[in-house]
Amino acid sequence: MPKQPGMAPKHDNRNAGFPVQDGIFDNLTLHYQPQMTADGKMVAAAEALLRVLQPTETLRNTADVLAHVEETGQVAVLDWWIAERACRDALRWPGLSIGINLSAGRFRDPELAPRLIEMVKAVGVPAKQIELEVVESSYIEDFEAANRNINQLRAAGFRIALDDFGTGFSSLTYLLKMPVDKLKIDKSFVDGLGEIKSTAIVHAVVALARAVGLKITAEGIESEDQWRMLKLAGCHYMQGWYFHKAMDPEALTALLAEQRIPKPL
Ligand SMILES: [Ca+2]
Repeated sequence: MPKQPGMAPKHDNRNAGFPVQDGIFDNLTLHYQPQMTADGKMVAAAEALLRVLQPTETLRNTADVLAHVEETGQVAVLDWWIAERACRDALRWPGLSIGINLSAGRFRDPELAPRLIEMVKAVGVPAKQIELEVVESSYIEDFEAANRNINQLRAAGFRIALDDFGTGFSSLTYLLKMPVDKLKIDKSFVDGLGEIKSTAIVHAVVALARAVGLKITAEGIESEDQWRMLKLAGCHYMQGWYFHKAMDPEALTALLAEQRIPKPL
């Protein structure tokens, strides 16, 4: 993208070496959804979620963006755009873990680990602040390639979360083979809480994950009842509308500042 003199770099849409191929990227941003501590009181991490700045008729939402990059062969460009934007945003919140979603195919790309390691160095963000959310299909389609990337990334300090757990094959034995740090229990499980079978499954999954030393985030929490059940099951972190929707970076900064101010008794 040609540099435009005189324009304030408020939203820096450069990406790491890939040419941005069309104007769609100028209309994208990232919002952040907090993951709360189990007691619901503190922001422990935040997940970067893609948003359209100015929705248009053909580009209404994230689903339209994903369809567009798929059609125009820009999936990798979007992945790298998201990764770099989130790493730059992470500089605003030292010590706060930032979750980044990449497409399943990216984890099979041999360039992933070396480029990400290079990117965090260039941006100046500690790798340990970045948590990559990997979906199960990345593993299923090429276990060796995904494992190579993930092992390299973990050795460099990145953390890895297995995303949407419960939507794919989700064999519990798979969990033991995957070198991940965290499990994110999908909303579909959370929605089923209250039914005896779903509740039993959540308890079993959480117990197994804890036994092998994983952290667990429950996603898509929309009610106090769900939160209480997930806390009882032993989930470490809570994410969902019941606590906070995704918010722009300024709002997250304000939320973090607020929780640092001691509350009067
Ligand atoms: Ca995710």
